[in-house]
Amino acid sequence: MTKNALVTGITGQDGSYLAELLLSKGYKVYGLRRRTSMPMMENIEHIEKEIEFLDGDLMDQGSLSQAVRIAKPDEVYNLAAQSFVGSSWDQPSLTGQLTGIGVTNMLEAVRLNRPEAKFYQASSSEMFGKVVETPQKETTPFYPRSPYGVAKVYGHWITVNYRESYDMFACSGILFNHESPRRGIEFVTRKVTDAVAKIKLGLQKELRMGNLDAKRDWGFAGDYVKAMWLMLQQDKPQDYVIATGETHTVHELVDIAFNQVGLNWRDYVVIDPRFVRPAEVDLLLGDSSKARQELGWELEVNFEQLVRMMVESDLEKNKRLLQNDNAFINV
Ligand code: NAP
Ligand code: G4F
Repeated sequence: MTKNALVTGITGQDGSYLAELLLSKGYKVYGLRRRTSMPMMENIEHIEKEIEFLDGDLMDQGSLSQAVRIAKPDEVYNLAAQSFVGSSWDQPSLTGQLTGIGVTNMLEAVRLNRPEAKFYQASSSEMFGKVVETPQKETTPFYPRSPYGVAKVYGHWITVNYRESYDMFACSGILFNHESPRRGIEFVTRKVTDAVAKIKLGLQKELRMGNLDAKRDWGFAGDYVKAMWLMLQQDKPQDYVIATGETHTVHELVDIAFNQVGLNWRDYVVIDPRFVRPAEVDLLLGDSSKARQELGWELEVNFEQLVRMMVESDLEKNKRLLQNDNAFINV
C-alpha cells in the first residue's frame, strides 16, 4: 500500500533530497510550502510535478492542522526552520518562535489530527555548542551557544515530551553539519565553493570570512536524509546522532576548495570581523555508532569528495550565468 509522507521545509536542502528518496521508494509526497512573493523552487524544480504542495507556515497552527488532515501522513518530517546560525543573533525572537515553538505547533497538528503518524524532528549538533565531551553522542549534555541552538534544544525536548506524554512515535535525528550543491549560499561550505568558482572565472576578487579555526564534522546531505527515513522505519522511536566521525577546520575546507582550481587561498581570503560570531562553537565531532549499529546507516561521500562535488557544481553554475550574461550583452 502506498505510504503518505508530509515534509515541512521541502524547498530547503534536506527537504529536496528527502523528497527524492521518498519518491524513489514509492511514497505519495506532500510538501508544506509557505507563501512568498517568489517561492524558492530551485532545489525541487526537477521533481515539482511529483509533489503535492500544501500551503502552510510553521507559525500558523490552523494551516498545519489542515495540511495534516489533507495529507493523512503515515510519516511526518519536520525540517522547516530558520536554519542559519548567524542570523539567529539578528532575529532571536523569530528564530525562537519558528525553530523552537514551530515544533510544538507541528506536533500539536499531528497529535490532534493524525496521532498514529510517525514524526521526525530535525535536531542539530548546534545543541552541543560549547561541548562538554568529545566526540558527542546521544547522551552528551547540551550547551547551546546561539539563539538557534537554544531554539533547537527546545524543539528537541518538546519532541521527547510528546513521545513520553502521548505515546506518539516522535523522534529526533541529531544531525551534524551536512552540505551539498543545494546548500544555501550563506553557509560556510557553499560560500567558499561559490567564491572559489567566481574567483576562478574572474567574477569575484576576494573572499571575506570569519573564524577559520572552527572545526566541523561535515557530511553529505544525500547520505543524511537516508538516516531520517531509517529512523521512522524502526519499531520504537529513538533519537540518533548522525555524523561522519571526522572533524576539519574551516581553514582546511578553504585550502581544499582553492587547491581544486589551482589557486592559493592566501591570495584571496580576507578575515572580516563582520563574519565572526558573538559566541562560537569551536569543535563538533560526532559519534554515530548507535545509528550505524541499529539503523545500518552508512556514509557514501567523504569530506574531500563533498568539497570537490560542490566546487565542480559551482563552477558549472557560474559558467552558465556568465554565458547567459554574455548572450544578453550580445543581443
Ligand atoms: P534550509 O535549506 O534552510 O531549509 C529550511 C526550510 O524551512 C526551507 O524550505 C524554508 O522555506 C522552510 N521554512 C522556513 N521558515 C518557514 C516557515 N515559517 N514555515 C514553513 N517553512 C519554513 O535547511 P536545511 O539545511 O535543509 O535543514 C533542514 C532542517 O535540519 C532545519 O530544521 C535545520 O535547522 C536542521 N539541521 C540542518 C543541518 C545542516 O547541516 N543542514 C544540521 C542539523 C539540523 P523557504 O524556501 O520558504 O525559505
Ligand atoms: O556553515 P555555518 O554557517 O554552519 P553552522 O553554524 O555550523 O550551522 C550549520 O550546522 C548546524 C549543525 O551543527 C545546523 F544545525 C545549522 O542549521 C547549520 O546548518 O558555519 C560553520 C562554521 C562556524 O564556526 C562559523 O563561525 O564556519 C565558521 N565561519 C567562518 N567564516 C563562517 C564564516 N560561517 C559562515 N556562515 N560564513 C563565514 O564567512
